[in-house]
This record gives sequence, C-alpha cells and structure tokens, in this order.
Amino acid sequence: MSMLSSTLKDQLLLFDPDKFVETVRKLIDQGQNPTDVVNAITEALKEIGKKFENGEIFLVHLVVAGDAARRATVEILEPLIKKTKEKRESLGKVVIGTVAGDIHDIGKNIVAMMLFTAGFEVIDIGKDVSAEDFVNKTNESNADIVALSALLTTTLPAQRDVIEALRKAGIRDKVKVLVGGAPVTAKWAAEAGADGYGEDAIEAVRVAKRILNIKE
Ligand code: B12
Repeated sequence: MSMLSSTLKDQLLLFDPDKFVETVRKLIDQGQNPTDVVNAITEALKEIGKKFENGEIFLVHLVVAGDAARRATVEILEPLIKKTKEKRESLGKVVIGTVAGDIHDIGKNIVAMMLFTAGFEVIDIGKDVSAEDFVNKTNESNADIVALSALLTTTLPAQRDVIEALRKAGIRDKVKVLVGGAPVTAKWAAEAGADGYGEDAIEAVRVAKRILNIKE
C-alpha cells in the first residue's frame, strides 16, 4: 500500500466526509496528481472493504466512508481528470439501478460503491428505473455489465422485464446482466436469464469479475 493510500485510508477511517473532501483538496493544492489520488482512494477503500468483511467496522461506516470517497471523487477529482483527459484504470463499465416500482437503494448503493472500489467504472442510474431507461443507459454508455437490484417479491419480475427489453433492443448479447437483492436467488437468476447473481456486495464484485473473465 502506498504512502498516499495509507494516509487516505486513515482519513477515511475518521468517518468525516467534509474533512475528507478538504484533505483531498489540500493534496491537489500541494500538487498531487488527481489520477494518483483516485487510485489511492480506490486502494484505501479496498482496505476498508476488508475491515467490513472481517467485522472490524459496521455497515454504517462503509456507507459513510463510501460517501466521503464518492464526494471527493465527484466534486474534486473527476472534473480535473476529465479536463486533462487522463483516465482512471477501469476493469469495465457497470450500469446499476433498482428496478421499476422499487425504491430500496441502500443495498444497491453499497454494491455500486464496492464495484467502484474494486476498479469498475460505475454509472448509478438510481431507483425505480424503468426497463426502457436501463436499455437506453446501457446503450448510451456501451456498458459491459448491467446490474439490477430488487428488494420486493413484487418487483422481482421487473428484473426479467429488463432482460427481455435488452433482448428486444438487440443488445442482450453485448452486455452481461447481474442481479441481486434480498429476494433474489440463484434459481431466480437462472430463470430470469441473468448471467450472474450475487448474495451481497462482496459476492457482486466477485461475480462481476468472473463474468468478464477478470482474474482476482
Ligand atoms: C430500509 C427498508 C425500506 C426503506 C428503504 C429506504 C431506502 N432508501 O432504501 C423504506 C422505508 C422506504 C421501505 C419501503 C418499503 N418496504 Co422496505 N425494507 C427495508 C428493509 C428494512 C431494509 C432493506 C435494506 O436496506 N437492507 C440493507 C441492505 C444493505 O441490504 P440489501 O438491500 O439486501 O442489499 C444487499 C444484497 O441484497 C445485495 N444486493 C442488493 N442489490 C443488489 C444488486 C446486485 C446486482 C447484486 C449482485 C447484489 C445486490 O447486496 C447488498 C449489500 O450486501 C427491508 C428488510 C430486509 N430485511 O431486507 C424491508 C423490506 C425489503 N421492505 C418491504 C416492504 C414490504 C416495503 C414496502 C412495500 C412497505 C410499504 N407497505 O410501504 C415499501 C416499498 C416501497 C417501494 N415501492 O419500494 C419488505 C419486502 C417484502 C417482500 N418480500 O416483498 C421487507 C423485506 C420488510 C419485510 N420483512 O416485510 N423499505
């Protein structure tokens, strides 16, 4: 772990998003390269993900750390990186959202954060997203994976609707579909025609890598 990511990890573990954003701004003012900072944050978040996996920190910590990292990335680093046309190393592009009729987004946000942490470019299109919007965003962004979250038994069929809509739009074979959410099972994933299913956010990352043939 680099000095920079070790510093950033310590800062993230203060669980103070405002302070974290300020720290990142200072680093940039001192001349740090924005891409290096993004990669260091990614590395720091990985360590924090491990702490969560080991039960050293709780879900609320993961959410606050993720929020701090996302704010620093979106508010400070991304605009700078886009300006200089540098690119963060990316494992692939993921469009993620909660399906139509469903407003549960806590789990989806954690999955998005963990995928981002692992090195994926993540396009979060929110909650209660129609099949049409999933198709449009997948098309526009040329995504490698579309990830569908559903928390209600009544919105589970909407995952299948998205897969059907991708097929109708002629892009089903261009994108991998990952499904998840509390009521989702491997059996349902197979029935709905998905490429993968993850029980939790850690599994989501593993499966996302597997379906794109990326080694751990
Ligand atoms: C918080 C909550 C709410 C909040 C949501 C706030 C928000 N911003 O998300 C509010 C209060 C709005 C809400 C509303 C409702 N809720 Co609610 N809610 C919950 C609750 C308590 C927790 C859900 C949660 O956030 N869990 C924590 C996260 C971290 O876990 P997770 O979502 O499962 O996500 C993990 C995995 O599933 C997976 N995952 C999730 N998405 C994805 C996607 C992919 C691609 C992958 C690979 C993995 C993956 O990884 C995540 C991280 O590990 C659950 C109870 C429960 N036990 O789940 C009920 C629950 C889901 N709700 C329920 C119900 C019925 C409702 C309402 C219909 C209530 C009502 N009568 O109005 C409404 C529905 C509104 C709507 N249209 O969506 C029921 C569903 C029953 C069913 N089987 O259908 C539950 C199970 C409660 C219950 N026991 O009755 N709810």
